[in-house]
Amino acid sequence: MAGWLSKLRKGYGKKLVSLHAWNGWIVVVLAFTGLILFQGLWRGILGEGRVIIRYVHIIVGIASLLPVVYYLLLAGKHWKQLRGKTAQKANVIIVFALLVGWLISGLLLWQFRAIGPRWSSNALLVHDLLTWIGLPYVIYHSVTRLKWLKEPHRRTVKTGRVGEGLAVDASSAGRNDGLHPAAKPTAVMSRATFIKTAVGAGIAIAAGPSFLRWLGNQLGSGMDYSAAVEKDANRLIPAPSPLPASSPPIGGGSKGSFRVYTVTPIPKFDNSNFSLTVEGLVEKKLQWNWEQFVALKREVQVSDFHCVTGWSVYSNTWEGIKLKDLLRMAGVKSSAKMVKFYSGDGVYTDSLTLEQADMDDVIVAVLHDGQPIPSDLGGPVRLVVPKMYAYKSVKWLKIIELIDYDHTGYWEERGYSKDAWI
Ligand SMILES: Nc1nc2c(c(=O)[nH]1)N[C@H]1C(S)=C(S)[C@@H](COP(=O)(O)O)O[C@H]1N2
Ligand SMILES: [Mo]
Repeated sequence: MAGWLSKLRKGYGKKLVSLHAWNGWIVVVLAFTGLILFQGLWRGILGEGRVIIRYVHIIVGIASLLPVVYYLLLAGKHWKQLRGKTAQKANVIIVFALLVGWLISGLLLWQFRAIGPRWSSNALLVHDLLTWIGLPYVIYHSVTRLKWLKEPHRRTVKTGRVGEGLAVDASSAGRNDGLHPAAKPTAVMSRATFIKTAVGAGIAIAAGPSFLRWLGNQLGSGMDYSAAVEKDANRLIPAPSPLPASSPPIGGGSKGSFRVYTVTPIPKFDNSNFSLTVEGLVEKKLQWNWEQFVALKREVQVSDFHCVTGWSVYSNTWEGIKLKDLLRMAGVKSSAKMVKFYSGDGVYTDSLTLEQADMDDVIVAVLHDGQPIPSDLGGPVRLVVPKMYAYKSVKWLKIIELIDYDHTGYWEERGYSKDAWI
């Protein structure tokens, strides 16, 4: 055996214990930051903070490689020690598989640009799936350890066994997961254990609703549109009557589920407060109310929808008005350089260059798969820019302004690339 390796294995018992503790904290940090990133609710509250949390998640995630490699170096010895202890072996394998699975899928998600949307969405599926299996497992694991600490007869620890060359303490063998050789639980619950348990309980409570939503999305074949439209307060009159290509949708119905994203409470519109305006550097400022807007000539397109966080919805049949048609009606002045989009939520904006805005498939949509777009998904009117990541597709579109300066959109100001091409 190489000298360095045997050196490393000195004090192996203690090393395993501290490795376990380190790993526990890494999982706690990743669980917390991961859940915050997952829950749409935090997007508006955190704003810029979300980008920091994303970096923390990525960096700590990559750092989790260290305990994994470190464990591998000690694994041979540990494995021998676990001879005959099937449950403990299974535990080690489960935890190890979780860490490696999280790590690989996480690295792929981090490099979403390089791998493209198909791979990203698979990586996201794996990452989420492991989380919903792994998190309860890890929480259960910490809590059962806690119980063990509370049972006095299991705490009998023979002295002089910590550290080198240990055999598992017989009195604790039933519960000992092999990483706590002759651990010495002095208090019923140490401070660190208490914090960890509190954190575990917090995560369990916070994760519940997200998990159910995720599960629902995976089991259902995408969002149930009729249900979403039904519960939705967004019923502007008259409802736009779909073109033949929309109903039934020529795309065959969208595949996948939208994750509802917003940075404000979901705004609701009706006939009394809806308007769409084209203004700024135009020959003629235009403003439509709903009746006027649904009377404009629409077209149908089928396109995929990709979020930078890894999820996609395929084969969406959108019906709406081409952005370039709206711009032509208003007459763009030669001094204009960019088109700025304001959401009716009063906060979210984004922009396209004139050249990008001139693409045929950029539309101001009012129907998705032949149905009015529910408020959750940006209805009554949302921008759709199929060739770019979905942060360009401004929801609750309210104002289109022609400007002669460079505008940085909401998420672009908070770390997303200005180059949103897929
Ligand atoms: N007004 C507004 N538009 C928005 C967002 C938002 O938070 N607010 N999020 C963007 C992002 S990052 C994505 S992925 C899509 C999500 O669309 P969905 O909520 O309909 O799934 O909307 C984009 N447009
Ligand atoms: Mo997104």
